Amino acid sequence: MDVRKPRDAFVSLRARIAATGRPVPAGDIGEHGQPLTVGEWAVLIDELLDNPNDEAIWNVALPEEDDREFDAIFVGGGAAGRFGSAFLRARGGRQLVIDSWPFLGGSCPHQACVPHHLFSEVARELDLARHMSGRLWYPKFDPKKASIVEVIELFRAGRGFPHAVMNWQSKEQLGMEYILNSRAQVLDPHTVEADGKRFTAKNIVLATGARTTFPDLPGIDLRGVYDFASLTEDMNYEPNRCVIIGGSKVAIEYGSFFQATGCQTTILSRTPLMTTTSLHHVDDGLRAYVVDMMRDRGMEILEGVEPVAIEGNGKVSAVRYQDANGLEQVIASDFVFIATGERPATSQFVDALGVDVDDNGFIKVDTHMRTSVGNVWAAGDLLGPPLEMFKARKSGCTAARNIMGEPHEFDFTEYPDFLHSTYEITWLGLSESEARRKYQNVIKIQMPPDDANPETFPLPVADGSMLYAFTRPIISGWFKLLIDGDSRRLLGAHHVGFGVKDAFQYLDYLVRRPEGITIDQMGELNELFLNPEHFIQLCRLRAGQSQLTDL
Ligand code: COM
Repeated sequence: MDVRKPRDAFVSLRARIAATGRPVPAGDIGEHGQPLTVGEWAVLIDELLDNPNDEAIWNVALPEEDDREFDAIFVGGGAAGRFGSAFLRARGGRQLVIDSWPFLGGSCPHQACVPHHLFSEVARELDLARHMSGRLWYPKFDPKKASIVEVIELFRAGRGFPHAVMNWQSKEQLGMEYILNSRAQVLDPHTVEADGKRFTAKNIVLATGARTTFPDLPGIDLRGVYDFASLTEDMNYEPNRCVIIGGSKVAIEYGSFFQATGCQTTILSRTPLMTTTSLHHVDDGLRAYVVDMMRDRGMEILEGVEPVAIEGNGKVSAVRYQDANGLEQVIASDFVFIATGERPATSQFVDALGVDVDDNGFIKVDTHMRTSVGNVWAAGDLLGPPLEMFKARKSGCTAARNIMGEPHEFDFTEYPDFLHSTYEITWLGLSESEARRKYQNVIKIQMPPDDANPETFPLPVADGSMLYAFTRPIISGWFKLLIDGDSRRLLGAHHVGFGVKDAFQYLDYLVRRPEGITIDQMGELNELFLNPEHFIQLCRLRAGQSQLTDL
């Protein structure tokens, strides 16, 4: 089967780099022994993003290099397709991954997780700069200097490098085969078309992700209405007044960024923030602290409201909504941000393959990631919530393992979770109300405790919260650890502050082991003091008790 694009494909990639005035490596780019460097990939990707065309990037073995049938074609090269491909390849299989963008990694490095983390870091920096304005060496805070557009431009100018690493690593280190900058068309459970060629494989893995659902509101097409993707691509003015429609994680994260830059932001949410079913195990105390602290920063959070229309003459000028009492209200606005959640585009797969989907279009799979159609698998955001990285990557790997003959199941119903406001907000296990419903003797370690005055209680205090703790304790964060007083096992952990996300990945594993982890074992760990969640030393302070009590 001749699947390799002729060598001139790489020659023309060379020409593209040459046209930018950058040095072009000798020889045929892409040939073994003369691979593109990360820097060269970055130039090529940026060039294709600035001047899109349909010239596909091929990295597929010639028949004399590898004439095996593909074990799987991954349709979509985001986290699910890329990790699944890498795993299948590592197991000795042959894969092909096809993506319509000129890079692997999907929306994460392009419009989603990576810009979100940049924006959240900016929000945190601005929050500190504003709070410390005129104190110590901090200059008087000038909100005019904080520009949403400048941060977006910073991201756009730099994202070619992370994109480039994806292509380089996938080819040079992971040995993956791929076709990029070309949309795949699935024809049947064994056949996919891309760049005018048909490819056959023993299996197909669908992994094309999800996109924002824009609500069916009058005015939704006006200029000035964005979602996280179009914000990154198209935002070209500095807004003054933002209205966010929807109460998802994206609303909290992006809203906190907009507000921190000085753009007055209102969130319009049907349900109280952080109470939708897509976020589970959210502790009431954690939620209250998060929302209070967003309001403390000047954000307006309107819950139980219903957007009615976006108004404007060509461009957004106001948002009309029905308040919690059923009365219509209007907010003047020059920037509307949609954060109502995401849905997949699965109609092509339903039409071509007949795969079963749920009411929202998400593809139904079993615990092996098998769809309702033989030899067709699905992974990532196409499966529905949680739209999280661990699920995308592990579901892709699960499909790969099963395809390679290893029966493997993946249950993604329980997991640690996080989001950002100007804080890092992280939680795992049970919330306090869930724990009390399930266990008779729930003990909690909480800072500040319920009966303390938070204005004068400076915990948490550690990396990232020191300046807050010593200037205004209430804003230094909040945390809670829940323990079953009978078995002494940890049930849940909840933290608002800075620097615990890493630890919670591992703590979640310990808590969810069949044997769990006890307060006594926690107290035996060696803390690196000051540690942001303080759990180790606080467990040790209480572990001497035979009958545990709250702290
Ligand atoms: C990360 C993308 S930005 S992937 O999960 O490594 O493919």
